[in-house]
Amino acid sequence: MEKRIYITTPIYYINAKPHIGHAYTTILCDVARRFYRLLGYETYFLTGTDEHGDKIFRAAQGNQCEPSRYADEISALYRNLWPTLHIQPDDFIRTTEERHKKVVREVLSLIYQRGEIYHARYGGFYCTGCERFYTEKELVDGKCPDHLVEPEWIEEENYFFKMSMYQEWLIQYVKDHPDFIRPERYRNETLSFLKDPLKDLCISRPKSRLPWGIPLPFDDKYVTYVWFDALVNYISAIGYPDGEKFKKFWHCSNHFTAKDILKPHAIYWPCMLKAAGVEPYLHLNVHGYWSMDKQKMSKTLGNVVAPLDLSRKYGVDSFRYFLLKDMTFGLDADFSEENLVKRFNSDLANDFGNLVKRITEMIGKYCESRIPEPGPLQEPDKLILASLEELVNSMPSLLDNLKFNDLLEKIMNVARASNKYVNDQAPWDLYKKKDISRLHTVLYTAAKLAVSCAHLLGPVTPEKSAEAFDQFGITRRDDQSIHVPLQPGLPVKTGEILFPKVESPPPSPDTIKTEGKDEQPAAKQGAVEERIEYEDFAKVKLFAARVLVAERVPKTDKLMRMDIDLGFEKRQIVAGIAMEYAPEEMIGKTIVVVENLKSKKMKGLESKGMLLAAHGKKGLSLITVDRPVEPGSDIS
Ligand code: ME8
Repeated sequence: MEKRIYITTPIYYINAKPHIGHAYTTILCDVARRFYRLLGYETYFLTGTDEHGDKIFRAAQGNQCEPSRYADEISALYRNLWPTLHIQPDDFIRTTEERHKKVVREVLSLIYQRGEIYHARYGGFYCTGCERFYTEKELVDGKCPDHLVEPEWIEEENYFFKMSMYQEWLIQYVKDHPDFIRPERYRNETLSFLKDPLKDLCISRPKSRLPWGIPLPFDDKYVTYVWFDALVNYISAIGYPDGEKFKKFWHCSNHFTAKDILKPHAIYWPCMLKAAGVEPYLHLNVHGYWSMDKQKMSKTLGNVVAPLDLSRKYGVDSFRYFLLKDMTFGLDADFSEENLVKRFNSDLANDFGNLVKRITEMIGKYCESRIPEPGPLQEPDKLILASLEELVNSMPSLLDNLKFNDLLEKIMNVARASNKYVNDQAPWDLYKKKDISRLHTVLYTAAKLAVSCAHLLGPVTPEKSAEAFDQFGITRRDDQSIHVPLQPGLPVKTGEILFPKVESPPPSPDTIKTEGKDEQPAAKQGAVEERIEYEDFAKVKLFAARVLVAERVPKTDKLMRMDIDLGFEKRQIVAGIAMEYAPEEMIGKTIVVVENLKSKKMKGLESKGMLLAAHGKKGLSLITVDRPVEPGSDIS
């Protein structure tokens, strides 16, 4: 069997900074590639950034920045983050690179020449968040089901790809290739999408509305729809149509994504490939979504986990281990720092770390810090080595079935069994009894087990596994044989603890949940060091106000417009509370307002003042008054 695999992550949008979700998929792909390397595969691993489209254009505008400069900056954040998480992609593609744009134009021209792209007038509900048109049927209460905002009605002339003509072919292809889209739930979801008639895909945006994109090769008044552009990265990066890498790796392509982008990957992409005369990818591997303390991660809720903060606190390898172990591929999982600490202490510190520590210590004490020469193996030695062999034999099928967490559990089971083996064989008694030959056999076997566990965990914990190898006097590489040779006589280092236990209870998630220091409210950062004078505080005029009218601001998901009664005046304020409070709940409430704040425009609405709220772990909570007071009451 050919041993080759091409692994890809989605290319991430650069309208937001990387968070734990992006880190998860990218770590997962890095881990998968390292495991395949361990099995002797030739691997190629691609990631990158998706830089065109409405979303990015608006984000750049919001940052008062040229789109290209904005793209350079945020793309670099992603590119620079990956090595710090021990992720080593072979390539990082940006959709603004010429090598990519060239292939997008080529693919478009080809499909156009085949007569499968046509020009037509179209009106539809357009969601900027999703960058796509919705049919009325797809909307939920008139809103985009993902972004919960009312889409804009847009009518314009555009180009369309005749995707509908591939519907029957795609249904048959998915049916004939049971592992084309996996796990099965996502294959079923795809087949269920395909029960409804497939519409042609609008693949352009008029340049007059959106200048930021790849011009269509056959009409430069239009730019390419961002998904038609982005998906092509998977082939542009490896040199489609006749590059060496394309020939070598395309037929073994494995795309990894979360469930949010199933439709473009499971439907648009195979149809685009078919139209361009390219074989479909080999597998689409779809994982679930991480939530944070059981809530959807969202910037508005302020509960987005910044991967670097956590990995700095507990170590990159422990963070990688936790992510892989606590999510069953395909299902959703909940992130909590408490679980991370538990996982760290039980698996990494107690089971694996402890195994390495006790064996190196015993070799130090009983064998003058040299790997001992083993004598003939006895039944318990053979049994434990057989369990290791069984694990090694199960690896290919566990990997092929995306059972990453089961694989880690099996490795940990061998580490646990190895600890038990040491307890049962009691080298300390053998030493006392002066049964040196048996002592050496047991310690050699135990060392082999510890090194093997370190090696097998290496794809997830590359740095710590290398440290473990170093303690046994050897150097680790991912592409080294699974059966690491352990030469008697090698010097062994003792006394280093790979994973010191985290004793303290986990600190409040408040310390880890922001996306970056720059997004912390200034008061929070400075609260301890900087004391202010009473006069400074007194400058802030706080009043009780009654909410008279409250309504959501159209086309935003978090803003609410309110008319408030301040006693001496009625005025309008706009606040980011619509994700947490319904307008009906607000009407009649007495809230606390900063009255003398400079007015600010949000979505064209003037906000004269700011309401106060506590930013709790579970979300926002408005500051209100304990007993009824009249509007306009002074707060001090
Ligand atoms: O969709 N849990 O980019 P994107 C797990 N540019 N994974 C998550 C996650 C979460 N809570 N949040 C994000 C795009 N992800 C397009 C892709 S590909 C041709 C174009 C991960 O920045 C997951 O991999 O919105 C998800 O599919 C991806 O980030 C979406 O990244």
